[in-house]
Amino acid sequence: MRIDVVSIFPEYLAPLELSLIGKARQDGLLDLNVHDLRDFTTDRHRTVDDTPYGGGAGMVMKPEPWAQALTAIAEVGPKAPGTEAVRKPVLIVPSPAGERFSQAIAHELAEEEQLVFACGRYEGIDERVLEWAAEHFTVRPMSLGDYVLNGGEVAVLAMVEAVGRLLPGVVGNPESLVEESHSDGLLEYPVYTKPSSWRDREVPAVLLSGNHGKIAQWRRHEQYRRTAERRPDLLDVFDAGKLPRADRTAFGELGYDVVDGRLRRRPDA
Ligand code: JCE
Repeated sequence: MRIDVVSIFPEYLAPLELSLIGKARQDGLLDLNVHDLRDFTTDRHRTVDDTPYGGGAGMVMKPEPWAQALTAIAEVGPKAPGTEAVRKPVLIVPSPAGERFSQAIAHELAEEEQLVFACGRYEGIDERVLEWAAEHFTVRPMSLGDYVLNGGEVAVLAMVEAVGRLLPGVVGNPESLVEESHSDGLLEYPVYTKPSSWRDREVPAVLLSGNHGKIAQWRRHEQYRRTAERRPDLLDVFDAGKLPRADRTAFGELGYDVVDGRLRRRPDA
């Protein structure tokens, strides 16, 4: 996979050189390049921003440096005749007004040949850049979550890490990805390591029992308990159709009944 990132703060993307993603780069699985938007300006002051039409606070990123950068990076523009059709690169534009990023989207992006991330700053990028870019890219404005960052860089760090670890050969332990892939939209169970007693706190005895059936059931029930407590919204879409009796009972104790294969919160609970 090829990944290009464009930013006026390329040094902000330095962590991509480290750890998991850095390893993938070394191993030739990932061709990742960070570009400075100011290198695509033509004026003496390397200007990337200007005042907003219609007034209002702050500044807006000028369109032409973006067009120059994206053209150079994706080798868009007139192609030699007879060039075979290739998949458009995906242009991901972090924005609080974007589609919400998710693990499902990370899996989609991991299938692509080329991703380009456009990191905005100030009040964002002139909207015409996104319209123009749609001729050459699949454009996806993307939000990391319902909060406002100062720019796209931190969102890109998160998205590149989420996609990068799904690429074949990037994760050290592929078992952890298998477990994740059949994770059923619930929160993870809690994990423990040695010592079994630490500051008067014991690891749950079942985990030391060697009974793998009991351990699997305990972990599942912990997932239910945590999800009900912290992310009850996830239970709205949980498939409770073919749960074992013990699991229905566990949900019962958490205040949920199973109705038509869905969990329903009991009114009094
Ligand atoms: C960004 C800004 C809009 C005022 C470029 C914020 C993504 N999930 C996300 N939260 N915040 C972002 C994000 C991404 C790119 C930019 N800003 C700041 N955005 C209105 C200020 C500028």
